[in-house]
Amino acid sequence: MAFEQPPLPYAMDALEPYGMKAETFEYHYGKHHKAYVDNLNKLTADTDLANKPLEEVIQTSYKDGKAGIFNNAAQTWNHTFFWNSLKPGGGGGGTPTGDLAAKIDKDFGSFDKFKEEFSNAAATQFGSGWAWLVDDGATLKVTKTPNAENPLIHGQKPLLTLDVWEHAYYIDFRNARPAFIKNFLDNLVNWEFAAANLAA
Ligand code: MN3
Repeated sequence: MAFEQPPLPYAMDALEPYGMKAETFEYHYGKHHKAYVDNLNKLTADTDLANKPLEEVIQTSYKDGKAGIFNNAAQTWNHTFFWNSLKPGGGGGGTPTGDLAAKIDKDFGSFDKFKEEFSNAAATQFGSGWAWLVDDGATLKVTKTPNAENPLIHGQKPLLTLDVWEHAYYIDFRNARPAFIKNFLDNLVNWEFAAANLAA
């Protein structure tokens, strides 16, 4: 059984009113993400890993130092998680509610402090990588990871992510990564997705 690329959870042009063009998704979802899934299938064909859950492939390949499989498995997972971290229809951004809002206030001091920490992590990840909001067990934390790395291999529960590889923002924002980060926090964050991950 092959690994599959889940459908994009909205139309390619759904985020155009909020700063991200259909062209971005044609390349990022249609070419970059698809290539990771295709490569993962090529690299795991006829091996035991081909029938394992994706999360297990990520953990096993990381532990065994199989960089090619790890990179493609993690990037397959990270991108699906990223698409779900974005909300179309104008309902994104803003502030979280309920348990998640309370935890953010408690662990970061305030929602503004969280935004500052997240923006800083996303802006200072040198080169390619990801910024995350994670549940570390005891507290919520902001982290950044290089390349394909993700919180799963660090025993943390991911709640939300932003792809800060240059391919994620170059079409819409050219080299202005901080503008891409600000647009994500102001207009696109799917706080319901993050809350559901926290509750899971
Ligand atoms: Mn990407």
